[in-house]
Formats: sequence, structure tokens, C-alpha cells
Amino acid sequence: MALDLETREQLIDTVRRFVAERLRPLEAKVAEDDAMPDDLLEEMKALGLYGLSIPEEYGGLDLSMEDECLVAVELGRTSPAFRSAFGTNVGIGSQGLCMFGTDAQKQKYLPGIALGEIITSFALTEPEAGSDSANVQTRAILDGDHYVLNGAKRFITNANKAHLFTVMARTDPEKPGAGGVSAFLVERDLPGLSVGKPEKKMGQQGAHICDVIFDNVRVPVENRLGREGEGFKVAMQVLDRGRLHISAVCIGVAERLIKDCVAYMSERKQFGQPLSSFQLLQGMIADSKTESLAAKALTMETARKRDAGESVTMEAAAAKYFASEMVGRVADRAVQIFGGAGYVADHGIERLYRDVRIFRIYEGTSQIQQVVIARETLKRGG
Ligand code: COS
Repeated sequence: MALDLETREQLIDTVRRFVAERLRPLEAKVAEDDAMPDDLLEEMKALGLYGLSIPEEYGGLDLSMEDECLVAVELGRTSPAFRSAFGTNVGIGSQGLCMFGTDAQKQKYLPGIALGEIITSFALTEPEAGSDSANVQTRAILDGDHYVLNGAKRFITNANKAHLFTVMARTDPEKPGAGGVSAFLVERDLPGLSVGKPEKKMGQQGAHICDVIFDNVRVPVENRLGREGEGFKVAMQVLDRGRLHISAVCIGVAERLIKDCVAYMSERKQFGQPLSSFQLLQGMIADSKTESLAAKALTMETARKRDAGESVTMEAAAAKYFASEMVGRVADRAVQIFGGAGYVADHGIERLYRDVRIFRIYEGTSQIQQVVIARETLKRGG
């Protein structure tokens, strides 16, 4: 639901202040501890952040895609690890349920998801199904009124905290590709489900990814999401939406980095002049600003199209491709503008440089976005 302008401004202002006053001061500590303070997570719940996208009737804020993107831009102005704490509840962990769930499934899980009492994860990726996500090997065999799941998922965000997984598994071994895959809502405490240790990562410390193992996990038939064989489409539609959200986060990080660069360029002097007076550095700021404005225009326009009910598979891929590559270049220029001070940890620039690297990889690599963009463009005839 689109907010009226005043409510939207209030929400954005609240999130902006929360980011500036509560999250930014904790960035370095969270990265060092590789953990989020529990009281901070409670504050995020109280603010409604876990339920941004959940329909109002289930206790969420029911934001339109445009409004969600505007909020995601604000959340991007700090370490992206914070957003990740509730990012799966807002996006890939809940949206399959919102789009394809039955009333009973929604009633059972969505209120808890909106409140942050149920943490969700999206379990698509496997050791042999990364970019080739239709190659899911996890099996779901029907046995009476249950499916029995066996297999392993990899790099699953928030798996160590999750109470509920959306799992893509192969129900039809005769159909090797996308058509044999179904989606399931799998509760964490089912016997046979185990979660590996969080991986050590390049960036976004405080956000975690783990393996998830299924060893004869019996999932009730009523927890299948959508029809048999529809799981790949569930995953792709969840990702179409998720890619827009990620684009918006990239824009927020870029805007933050540009602000940090401008502040540093005014204060730091070389050759008796502030850095801001040097045209070669001005050129870097001009490039970063232009690219971040372009990413924002593309992302917000696509969000509005999606809100209007249009299919945005191609445009969401284009936004994700451009915005994630853009923030990589902006972060690289920021290190260069800060010089030695950008390379050492003090200003947090090198941390953001590492943090943004994953945006070009998760929810579809840049190369997969190129494939999607090219296929759709060829299909549409231009
Ligand atoms: N929305 C709805 N349906 C979609 C879709 C979308 N965005 N994309 C594909 N489909 C459908 C297709 O229409 C096709 O259906 P039919 O068989 O009925 O025609 C089916 O799904 C298979 O699609 P396709 O043939 O395009 O599958 P491919 O195996 O070629 O894979 C890519 C397509 C590469 C685009 C897909 O595997 C992908 O996005 N990979 C990256 C996955 C990813 O982002 N992983 C990150 C981990 S999750 S954080």
C-alpha cells in the first residue's frame, strides 16, 4: 500500500534518525564482534522494521515497493549488516509466503514474521546450484501426508537465527530443470534439520550465512508453498522483488560514501588547499554522484512500475546490475579520495568497500543479471 506523503516523510525521518543515532555509532563494534546487540534487535522490532513489506492485516506496514525502496536507501547509509538482520523477513524470507501462501499459511506465520518473533530464511542455493539455481538437488519425496526432505543448502542468510525456511527442493526427479522444483515452508525445529557454523566472510560482519542440512526432515503437505513444480517460479518472483530492494540499499551506501568523501575533502588539506579544490578529485565526486543518481532513477522508476502491476523482471535485473556495480566503483573512489586514511580502518571506508562487494554476487551475480536483461530484451524485440 502506498503511504500518503506525510506518513512517508515521517517514516523516512524516523528510519534516518535511527540509522544516524543508533546504528552508525555501533558500526565498528558490530563488525569487530561479528554480532548484533540483542537490545538493538528489539529496537528494530519495535520500529516495525521486520514487517515493512508484510500486509497490514497480518500486522506489517504493507509498504509499496517504492516506499520500501525509499526506506532501504536510508538503511543503506550505515553498515549493510544491520539491514540484513531483518532483510530476510522483509524480502526473500517472507515474500514467497506473501505471494504464493494460502490464507492458513499466512495466518500461521506472517504475524510473527511482521513482529520479528519469527525470523525467516530463503534456502535456494546449494553446492551445485548457485547461479544455476534450477539445478536444485535437495529432494522432497512424498510419503503419505508429508514430504521427506534430504539435501544441503549453502550460504543461507540468517540461517543461524531462522525459525522458518522457504526451501526449494526437487519433487520430480524425472524433470531435471526448473519444472521439477517445489517450494516448502520448513520450521527450524523439525527433527533432522541442522544448521552449520556461520561462514567467515569478507565483509558485512554481524550478518551471518550458514549451511542448512536436511536429513529425512518430514514436512507436512500443507506446508508446500504453491503447487508442485512451481517452486522455481516462486524463487524467481521473490528474487525479482529482492533485486530492487538490494538496488536501493546500494544507492544508500553510495550516498553515504559520497557524503563522507565530501566532508573529508573539505577538511583535509594538501599543497595548502582543501582536497575539494582539486579537479581530478572533483571528477571522481562528479562520477560517483552521476552514477548514484542514475541508479536511483532506474530503481525508483522500476519500483513504481512494479507497484502498478507490471512485470519488472528485466528492469529489476538492470537496476541490481547497475546499482551494485555502481556502489563498487563509488566505494573504490572513496578509498582513493581518502588515500591512506581510506585504506586503514579508522574512517570505516575500507569496511564499506568490503561490505559492498557481495552486492555484485548475491541475489544473482552481475553476469546472471546480464543474462536476464539480454534474454528479456531479445524476447521483447528491443
Ligand atoms: N518470474 C517468473 N517466472 C520465471 C522468472 C521470473 N522472473 N524467471 C524464470 N521464470 C520461469 C520461466 O518462465 C520458465 O518457465 P517455463 O518453463 O514455464 O517456461 C522457468 O521459470 C525456467 O526459467 P529459465 O528457463 O529462464 O531457467 P534457467 O535455468 O535458464 O535460469 C536464471 C534462469 C539463470 C535467470 C536463474 O537461474 C537465476 O536467476 N539464477 C540466479 C539465482 C540467484 O539469484 N541466486 C542467488 C541466490 S538466492 S539469495
